[in-house]
Amino acid sequence: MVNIASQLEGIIQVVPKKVLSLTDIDYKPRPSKWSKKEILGHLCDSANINHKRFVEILISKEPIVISGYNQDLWVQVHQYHSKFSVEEILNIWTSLNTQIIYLLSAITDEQLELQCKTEEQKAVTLEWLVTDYLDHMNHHLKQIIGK
Ligand code: NI
Repeated sequence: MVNIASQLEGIIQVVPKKVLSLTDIDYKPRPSKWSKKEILGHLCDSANINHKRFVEILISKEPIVISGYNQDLWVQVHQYHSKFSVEEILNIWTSLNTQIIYLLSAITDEQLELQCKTEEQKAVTLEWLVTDYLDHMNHHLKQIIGK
């Protein structure tokens, strides 16, 4: 997991500067569509949710069932668009991912094979889940800063 941990480390080192240089961070194309600031808030929610999943998989004796979450409502209740500055969201995002990086860098190859079940009862490994976390982040970062 050192590989993904170091990829994440690289991301949190370069992304904040790029985000702070954006001029369209607050732009909401439609009321129902997330602004870039809200997408960043969604990445904080994803970090929270996934961090908890990773820990529970590591400490549970039995394979856990991971449940989904209502992403739009999470963004809405936090009021990322109206209450938060970009700097505040970036600080939260960086802190949460720092915690995840330290967690991941201590995970052994054996632990990567630990299983959990999705809501649809599909069996997946911790490695799959961690990779999915990074892919999801990269997908949204592309929407925010391009490339
Ligand atoms: Ni998403």
